[in-house]
Amino acid sequence: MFLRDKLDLDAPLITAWSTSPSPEIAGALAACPFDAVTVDMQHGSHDESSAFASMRLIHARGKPGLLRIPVGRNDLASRALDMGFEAVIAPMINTVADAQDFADSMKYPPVGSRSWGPMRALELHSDQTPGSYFKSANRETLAIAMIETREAHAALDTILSVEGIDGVFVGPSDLSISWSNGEGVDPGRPDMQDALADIAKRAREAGKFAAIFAVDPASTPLYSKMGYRLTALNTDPGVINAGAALMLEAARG
Ligand code: 3PY
Ligand code: MG
Repeated sequence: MFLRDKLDLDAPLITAWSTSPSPEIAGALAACPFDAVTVDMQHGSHDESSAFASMRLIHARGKPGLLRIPVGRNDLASRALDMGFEAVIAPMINTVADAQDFADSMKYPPVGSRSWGPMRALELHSDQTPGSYFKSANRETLAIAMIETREAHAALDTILSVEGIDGVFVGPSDLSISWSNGEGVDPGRPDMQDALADIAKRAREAGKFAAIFAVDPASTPLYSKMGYRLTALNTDPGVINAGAALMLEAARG
């Protein structure tokens, strides 16, 4: 089942967040009961070769892979789809023009101008005839725009109205910096919570989905209640630390 279809099911989804440039660690995350694995090329240490090798091991575990590109790297967005990622997350989409450029690189005509060449994606597709992939790719691969500034929040409805944008992804840390006019970073800022709920509501009303990054695992159920369909749960070092703390507590009694 495609990530798009899983997002429509009752239970909200949780993705792991891979930052270490190690396909083995990304594969290990995919072997955990996460619903998906996101490979981060914006702030994570992945380069193209570690990201694309990670996708192979994520797929081998039967999980969908998402890739976060660095700011403005729409060339990498369509390349990620060619390599078999089901979704691309684009950071700092602040204007409708940013959203249109991103969507344009992600969708085949007539919606956008993605260039043909789904090398690895075609191998992974159930029907490997090029015509079949061409017909279904625009539906089965997801363009996800990050909303992480006041400017993006103000432009939300126009960003959501872009045909090739499938969903939005809130970056609460960057949003908190913008929300506080640069006073500090606090993804849990109490005065931002209504805006977070509003983003999820407006995405749903536009027929699209909302996702969000959860630094604190305890915020995941709150985000789900707000209507977020996908939450990213911390990062690979965070998962290792939390697992080590539990194991050491058991070991030391
Ligand atoms: C943010 O919170 O700003 C993010 O980009 C999460 O990764
Ligand atoms: Mg951010």
